[in-house]
Amino acid sequence: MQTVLSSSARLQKLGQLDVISVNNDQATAQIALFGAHIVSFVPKQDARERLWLSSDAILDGSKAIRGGVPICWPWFSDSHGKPDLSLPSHGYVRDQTWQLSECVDTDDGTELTLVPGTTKGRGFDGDAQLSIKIKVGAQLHIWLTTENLGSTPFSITCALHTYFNVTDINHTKLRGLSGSYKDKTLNWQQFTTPEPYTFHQETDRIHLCRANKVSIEDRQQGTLIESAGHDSLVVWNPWSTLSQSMQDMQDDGYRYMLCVETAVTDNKEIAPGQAHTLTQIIS
Ligand code: TA6
Repeated sequence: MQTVLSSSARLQKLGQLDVISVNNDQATAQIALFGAHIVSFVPKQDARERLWLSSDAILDGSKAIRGGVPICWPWFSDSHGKPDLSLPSHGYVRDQTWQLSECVDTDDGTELTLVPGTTKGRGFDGDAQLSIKIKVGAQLHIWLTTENLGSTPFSITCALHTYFNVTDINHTKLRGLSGSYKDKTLNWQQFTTPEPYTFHQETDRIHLCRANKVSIEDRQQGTLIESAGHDSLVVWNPWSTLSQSMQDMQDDGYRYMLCVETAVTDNKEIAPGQAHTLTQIIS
């Protein structure tokens, strides 16, 4: 790695992966160079880990890390629009090594910028530049920016597929969503967002709403999730059967996590010379 780490950052190992560990006055965080994958964020004001990481996560670079903040790009899920069913779910940048291009300490945190080894891949032919900027402060700010360096427009979908820690999904509520959602478990039929929003089964929903503030209420604690640049919020919990079927997830792992994903799930066209930024802020 060429870029010099700031005084609050250290290069460490997580399994076989190189991770940048940040420890400043406001928080600690860990970002794997593999996938530019944030795997931990702990604000010092309450010392509570905000992100869930599977204890069975594969940490050898052979598969995207289960947990933390996977980056889905240049498509979310299988929304690449191509007939090629062999294209990887959630695109191809979450399982490649990124490079650190900036790491600076500021008066209220540490700012890191990473870029992928390549934005080229099967299923996408745009001339794109992609970067993630991460600010580790009292809050965790994540900006995923796609720029069109070419002479023709291209379209993407994308997501910050964040796995949040919960003490028990059976006692967890989600606040701030409204309107309708498309339910993947029911052949994408559309339903009205429930209130209260509780969890009792596999949940895999694309909420077609631009709510910019939602919160996870989990007994006495709450996690605030702010979003921008999105057209939807995805809510996922695999529940028990899927958890048991996933090699990189412990059987009861579903009880301790909830994905709330800031996403663009409807094609976003980016014109030549233009850029799009997807933002998620975790408090
Ligand atoms: O965001 C929800 C989802 O698309 C689910 O359908 C499920 O596939 C999840 O992402 C995890 O996907 P992954 O490829 O990381 O196992």
